[in-house]
Amino acid sequence: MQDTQTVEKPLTQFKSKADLHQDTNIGVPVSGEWSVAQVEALFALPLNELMLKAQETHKSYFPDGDVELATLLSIKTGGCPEDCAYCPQAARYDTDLKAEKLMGLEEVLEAAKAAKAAGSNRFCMGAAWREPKDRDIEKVTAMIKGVKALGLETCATLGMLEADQALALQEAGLDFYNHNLDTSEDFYRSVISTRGYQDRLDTISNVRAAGMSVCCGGIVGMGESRQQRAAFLARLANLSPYPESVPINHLVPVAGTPLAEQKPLDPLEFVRTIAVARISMPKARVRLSAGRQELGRAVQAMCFMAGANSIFYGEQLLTTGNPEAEQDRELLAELGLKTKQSCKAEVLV
Ligand code: SAM
Ligand code: DTB
Ligand code: SF4
Repeated sequence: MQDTQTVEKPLTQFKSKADLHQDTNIGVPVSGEWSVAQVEALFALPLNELMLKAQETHKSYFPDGDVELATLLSIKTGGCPEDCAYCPQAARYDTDLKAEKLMGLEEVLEAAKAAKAAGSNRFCMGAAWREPKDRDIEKVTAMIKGVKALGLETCATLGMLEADQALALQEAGLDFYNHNLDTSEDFYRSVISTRGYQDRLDTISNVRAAGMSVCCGGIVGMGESRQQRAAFLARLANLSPYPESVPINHLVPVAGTPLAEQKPLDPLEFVRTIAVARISMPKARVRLSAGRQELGRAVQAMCFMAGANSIFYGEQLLTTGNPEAEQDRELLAELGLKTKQSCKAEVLV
């Protein structure tokens, strides 16, 4: 078991590539890369064995077992030029969503204060942009500074970023940038055509180079195969270093989007996905993200047992619903799960 200490604010947990992989007895790499076959082998374990392995990993890397609470705010809603087949904010789909302008600073800070008062650790600002313009970056940096001054961790998800834009956000105090790979490279083509997989990798690399922590995950339940889910997780786990934060979204099928009629993923397959993410990225915060309302309490409880240790907290995601904060507090209390203390990060030594 490793020692941990809780310290103020160095948010980047990973120091070297050697630090990335743990040795287990299931063909998991001691160093180097995960193959898709190795990740598929994890998926194929008997559920009890997979859960045990995930719990052992979770316990050794997060001995406190606390759950991080992250609150989302859509600072610029709708009207997006991209064609992501799942997204209610894409202008080309008729989803009943009214496009709005970028929110003002005061409104954002009011929402951040409310999130902090409700016990949130992190405030994540999302914009329905393909990429921000430089004048947008100026406005968002003011928001970041204001949210940071409230003592919250800051995160933003604004689309593709150039290197200089990433640097400007980092200098304003942005702790995390969220940019998802979303799925495996081969399935990606059937979901999004207006931006490539490599564009996403380039943004993630710009975020890293600017010194911010990476929040990167994706969506399951879009019709991908298990092999494609495994390829998606292998790709995340092989990022060097892998992301500090890994949001796993369950597709929220929204009327008007091409994926509106998609059949939901088997809930146990969702639990397996969380367990495999935990084992393959042992130090990451694995976040139960979109789709929690549809999962129900028992499946969420299994996800926490499988190593999820972060949630989106507050009744709204970006444009769709999320469980009420009170309901989540009750669920965590009932499961005996503590919440992460504000503004602290675990660092493995
Ligand atoms: N526009 C920026 C971008 O695409 O990077 C930031 C916001 S975008 C809404 C952030 C992420 O939300 C997407 O990458 C996707 O993983 C997730 N998302 C969007 N719509 C979703 C849905 N209907 N169900 C599940 N996840 C969704
Ligand atoms: C992420 O992976 N999930 C969040 C966050 N990053 C920005 C967004 C979920 C959005 C779900 C659909 C909506 O509410 O619009
Ligand atoms: Fe636009 Fe982001 Fe939605 Fe894609 S996921 S349509 S880029 S807001």
